[in-house]
Amino acid sequence: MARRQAVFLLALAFALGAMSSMASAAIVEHVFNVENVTVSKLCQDHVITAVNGSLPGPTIQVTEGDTLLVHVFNKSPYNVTIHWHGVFQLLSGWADGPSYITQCPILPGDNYTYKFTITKQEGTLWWHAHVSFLRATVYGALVILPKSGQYPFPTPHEQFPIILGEWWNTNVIDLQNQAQALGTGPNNSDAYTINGMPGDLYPCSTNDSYMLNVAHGNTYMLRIINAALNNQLFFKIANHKFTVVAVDASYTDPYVTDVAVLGPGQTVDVLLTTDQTPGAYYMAARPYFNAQNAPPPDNTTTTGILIYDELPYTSPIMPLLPALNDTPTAHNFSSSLTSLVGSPNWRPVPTELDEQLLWTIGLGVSPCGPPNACTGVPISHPPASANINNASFQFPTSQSILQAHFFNVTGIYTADLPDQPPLKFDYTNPANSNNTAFAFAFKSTRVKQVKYNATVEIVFQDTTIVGAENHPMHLHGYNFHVKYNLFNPVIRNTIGVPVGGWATIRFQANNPGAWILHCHLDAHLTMGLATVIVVENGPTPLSTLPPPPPDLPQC
Ligand SMILES: [Cu+2]
Repeated sequence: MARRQAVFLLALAFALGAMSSMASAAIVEHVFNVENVTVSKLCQDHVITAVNGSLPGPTIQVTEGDTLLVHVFNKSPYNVTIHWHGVFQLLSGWADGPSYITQCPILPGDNYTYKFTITKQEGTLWWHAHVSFLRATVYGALVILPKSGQYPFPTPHEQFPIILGEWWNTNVIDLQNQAQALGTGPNNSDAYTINGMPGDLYPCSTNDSYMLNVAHGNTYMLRIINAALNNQLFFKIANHKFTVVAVDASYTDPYVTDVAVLGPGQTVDVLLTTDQTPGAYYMAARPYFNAQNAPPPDNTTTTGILIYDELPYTSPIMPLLPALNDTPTAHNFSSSLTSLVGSPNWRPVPTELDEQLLWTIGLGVSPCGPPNACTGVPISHPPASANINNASFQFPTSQSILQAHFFNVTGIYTADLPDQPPLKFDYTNPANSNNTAFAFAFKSTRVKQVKYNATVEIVFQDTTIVGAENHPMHLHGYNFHVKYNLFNPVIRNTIGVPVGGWATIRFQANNPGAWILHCHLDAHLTMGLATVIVVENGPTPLSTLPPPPPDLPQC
């Protein structure tokens, strides 16, 4: 297989770096061998599932307009799919990747080629497994360079992916099975990582630290990605400020800060100028967590080292990180971001609305049906269930939602997710957290269907049922505007809905398909905090989803 991979790599026909202004659309090919490998981490050997034997997996770099072909060979013992997080998949929704939503899994021993063209977007995205908890070790960066070769800021000297991850000393499939069997959330992770490495605050990890060598007086772009399964993360670099220029592959007004906050699934591009005394500086990440009625997370700190001019060093300078529950810092970061009006692919906020949805999101109790039927059912902490408008999403098993939609197969899902909560109550009153009358959330496969080109507004309202947590809500197939700001709201694909708070998004449904909308905490996704936006075809061939590729994995 090594030879086959080499052949594909030789076929790579794209220009590296930011000098690709002359490049025409290319076909970029990669081979992903998903397989179990043994890695040594935190003083032990572990068998993990990874792509091409590396953690993180390969960085994919394309130029906008390129067509990407990724040949996935599943040599692992688990079902696998790969999702291209943030890629619009315009009229290529079959390649989106979430299991049982746009395809059935690639079975062990099978292979499948994802093929899609990346258009109307540039910046930092990523790819990850979209089945079970496998994305804990099956992930990597996806960098889209501008077709023009120009950024809306001075071209950085060099650029580096900084992927924040979360590590368990146990098999993550066992971790998920155990959590589901016990009806709890998963055990806490054992470490966080930067580019797969925990850093020297952890045992046996002095030589397992990410090292970033820089020269004094340059400006670098760090493409920061939060690939953690279940935690928001603060990120800082000692003695350095940086300038945020994009989030989720959407340009922002330049925002100078010394700390970034990323929910799982989010990306932040920053420009870092090496203007400090030459030496060694830690970059560090640790969680931000302020949930109510929930057990605290793994509260350890991952570090990498920024080294000027390859100088020898003994003890790098450590940044002072915000406290675990520093909500003012987290809120200040996310509320300071605005989109860069007129930048490439920027779009104004839709102002005429076809759909106005109010969706409560949070935890609940699944075994019981609609109102009051939960009476007498104990509410556990933590629960085994999460929901949108009291509907806890059940993934189909016999075929994907998109297949059922495309081929008009009934009995797979119902297009009846309510537009409004089934009960009005004081959603954020902690006194309601044990109220069984509001906690019902039976399992169902309920989706929201909208017309092609409909303008959609969704208000996500967190509830305190069981407990209140931050939910990073991620929509496939689209970017959305984060309201309320009708001029230059930030444009993202994942928005953290604050603990006991709300967030509003708007988007125009101009991409037919079946797009999962879900909490990007895998703990909550597997408990049912998800639904699907089914977008109908439009009136023309250019607004109609083509048939699936003939080799699309079936159930
Ligand atoms: Cu959540």
